[in-house]
Amino acid sequence: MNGTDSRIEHVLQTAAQLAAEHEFRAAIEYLARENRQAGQAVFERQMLNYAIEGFAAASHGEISWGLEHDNRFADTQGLPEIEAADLDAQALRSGILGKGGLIVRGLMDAERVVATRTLIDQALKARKAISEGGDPDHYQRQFARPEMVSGGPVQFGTLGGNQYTNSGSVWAVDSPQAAFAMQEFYRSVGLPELLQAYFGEPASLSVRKWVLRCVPPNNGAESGWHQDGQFMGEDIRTVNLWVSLTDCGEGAEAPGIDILADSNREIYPTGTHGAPFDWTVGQGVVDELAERCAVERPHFRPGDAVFFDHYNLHRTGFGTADVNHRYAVESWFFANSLAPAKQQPLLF
Ligand SMILES: O=C(O)CCC(=O)C(=O)O
Ligand SMILES: [Fe+2]
Repeated sequence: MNGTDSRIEHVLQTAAQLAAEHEFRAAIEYLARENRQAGQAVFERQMLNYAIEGFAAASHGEISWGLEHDNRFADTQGLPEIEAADLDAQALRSGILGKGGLIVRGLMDAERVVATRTLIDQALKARKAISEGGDPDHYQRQFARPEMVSGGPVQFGTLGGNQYTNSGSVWAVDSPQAAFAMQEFYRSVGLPELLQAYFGEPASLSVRKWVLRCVPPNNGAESGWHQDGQFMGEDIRTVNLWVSLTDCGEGAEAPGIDILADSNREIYPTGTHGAPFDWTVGQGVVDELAERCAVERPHFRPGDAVFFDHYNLHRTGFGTADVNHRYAVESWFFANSLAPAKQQPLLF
């Protein structure tokens, strides 16, 4: 064993000792410190394992919560917008609960945007390479599912060759280095504290609703209008942070998102009003809603974000003359006391 190997072994054992004492957060923080010094696939994967175990092991008491907010955006038409420096829990409440969402300009800095895009590219390339017979050991930081993720290892090959391309979506937990980088981003903008203040209790991420995306242009295509509450249930409290890593949406040349500025808290019927699929909301429903609220395709610069929750109605917004792929990260956070078990929550 060389010096590096014995250091890694020592760090893993120290973290395991903390986890054995149910000090999962301490184990994660310790691994994060070590990982900043010397990024290691095993540290990154173990942090995710402990985050999943740590959520399952903790008790999350029932919390009382209300929809009140200071209505600071009462006079705003459509989705309100603020600068990152002005983001706090009251702005978030007034945006999401009062207007259906909040656009935050410049939440991720330019350097991190570029780095995150590279991490998404690496995850997609690694998945493709492994699916084509590449050695998974070569890609442990880029694409490797942590053992605690339920449902077992990624299955390759069931659909035959060319299953994966260099675009698409990947669970963040399947790319340990990307998951770590995103956690560092959340910490850098104070998201744990912000969401704690928003929900009145700590928040968690989830395996299934934490997604790295690279959407290719698909001019003229129509994606499905949906509310994430349709899939996740309504007895939950959520905040989605969708951060764009590409110039996209209205006036740009990459797919954006189409989104309703609608504070109504209601799940709309799916499979009706001309909906192409039984899980999507038909254009007819959107047209009716458009009589009382704005339907927008915001322009996002790289690093701009939008926050919304599981009642928001939205879809991928394909253009007619897009030329660029659109990178984004979708991170659904849950109030711990109501986090849906089937989405596999994890500490963040
Ligand atoms: O990135 C997209 O196009 C879709 C995002 C979405 O549906 C979501 O964040 O819930
Ligand atoms: Fe969605």
